[in-house]
Amino acid sequence: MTKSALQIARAAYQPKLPKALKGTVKAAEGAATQSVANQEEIKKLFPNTYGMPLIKFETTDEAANFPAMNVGVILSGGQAPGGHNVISGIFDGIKKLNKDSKLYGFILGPGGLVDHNYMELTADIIDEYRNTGGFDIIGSGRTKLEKEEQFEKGYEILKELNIKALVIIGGDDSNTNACVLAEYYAAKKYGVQVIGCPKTIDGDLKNDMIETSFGFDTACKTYSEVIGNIQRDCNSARKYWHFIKLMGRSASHIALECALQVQPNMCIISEEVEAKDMSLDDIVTNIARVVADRAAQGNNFGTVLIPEGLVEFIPAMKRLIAELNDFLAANAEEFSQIKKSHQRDYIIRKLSPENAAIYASLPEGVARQLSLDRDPHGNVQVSLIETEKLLSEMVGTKLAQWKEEGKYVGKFAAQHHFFGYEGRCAAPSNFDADYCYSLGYAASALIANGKTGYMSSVRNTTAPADEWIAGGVPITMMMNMERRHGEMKPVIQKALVKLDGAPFKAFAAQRERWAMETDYVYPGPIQYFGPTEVCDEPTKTLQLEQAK
Ligand code: FBP
Repeated sequence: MTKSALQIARAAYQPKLPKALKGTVKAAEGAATQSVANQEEIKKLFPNTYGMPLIKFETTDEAANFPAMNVGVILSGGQAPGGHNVISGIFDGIKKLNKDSKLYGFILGPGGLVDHNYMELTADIIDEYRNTGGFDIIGSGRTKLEKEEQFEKGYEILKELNIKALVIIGGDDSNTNACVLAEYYAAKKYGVQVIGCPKTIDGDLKNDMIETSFGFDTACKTYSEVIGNIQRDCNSARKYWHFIKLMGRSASHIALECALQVQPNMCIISEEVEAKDMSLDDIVTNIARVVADRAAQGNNFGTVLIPEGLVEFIPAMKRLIAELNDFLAANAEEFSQIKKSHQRDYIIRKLSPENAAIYASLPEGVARQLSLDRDPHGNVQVSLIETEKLLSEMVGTKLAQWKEEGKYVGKFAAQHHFFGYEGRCAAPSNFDADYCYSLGYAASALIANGKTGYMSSVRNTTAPADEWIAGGVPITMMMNMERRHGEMKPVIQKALVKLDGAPFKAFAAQRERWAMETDYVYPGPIQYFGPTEVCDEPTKTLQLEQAK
């Protein structure tokens, strides 16, 4: 691998660990837990892994003597900065417990387990990837691990390699599957532990015990750097409105965090759109109003941040998508026989009149995305929908109308951007490098303590790393029942932006001023070397959420 100068210098960085993970580790058990909702149903579905206690790691003077253990690791779903450090944390953790322990990586995601595609991760390989972005050490994939035959195929290779524990590094869907797998292996008494690690740039895998998912910090800082650069360009030329869509399949955490970092003229928060039952036209009118008000002050420029999941939160669109999901799940076979050119008309005929009318009014590309492409978890692939263009076109049309009516005087020229993939494999910030390494290390301690069905957890993350609290949270604790593919399923509850939460409130308190004044902030690139206030600052979201 040809390395950049930064990569070489960064390889020497020693991620910080919580004090409790530095010496010999003891697991202290807390109170029994229950799921966030639907307790009876979840308990019935997870008889072997429901109700387990919270785990907190503490240092101990007792001598520890652990047998060598073989561990498998899977990277699942979208890339997130820091995945390599989770793996190096697991590696260092199990080697510290016993130098003869081995780590195997399954190639290209959960599919590698089912297809018996793996490699041993030796010290030389691990050293090549420390503190680097990406998931390329073993690759990632979106195969959904949900069928018994997949669990059995996986067990075959785990048995062959004498693997006693499997770590699944993934988002809410992948950790839901980790929980189902843990329960299955426990029920079968296969002696294989399954541990999850909270990954996703989207930031929506969090709760009282999981403060943030890894990768969110680095991805938001990467996007904020470029949005800041665009804002400076925008304020220099003063002739464009920039419509910037930001990744984050469902929740608007990324858009909100970037807004807090860069102070744009506008930022749409999907959760607010839903709560206020806003239509597409309401959103367009709000943007057009800010454009017109700024134009009245002679400012024909600005920035609008748009979360990629927006369309799914507009209530009328949400109802349409829900009906489409159920319909397509029930009629997949028949739908696949319909000629591409007839699919749109076919769907319009089959939907209820209200949804058919909305579907018919959508631009061709958006309609096709909604009905055709689903990821393996059944999600609409929102990153492929060009919401930023849809909105700017509609704003342009509205402004033209207002111009004719004499309500608007100004020039409107738009530029479009989508920031998503460029942030998912950035070299992890110090926060993500430390957090991920600690998550991996904590996973090894959960394994050593015989735990299964747990997610590795590191809390108190706005304090210096030394004071972080490491432990484990039963995954069943995060579950509730939700409708998926037309059926009720146990899944980890997604954390959306809370409108009564401190980050949204901080944004809402400032947004009218940001709309009219040009008070952009230019955060600049992530810094890896330098003063701690520049290099180690956690996200604004975490700082506001954790502020006591
Ligand atoms: P995960 O939830 O698997 O971490 O993926 C997050 C994400 O980056 C979303 O923000 C985005 O909508 C999606 O992945 C894109 O998926 P793909 O990489 O398959 O295009």
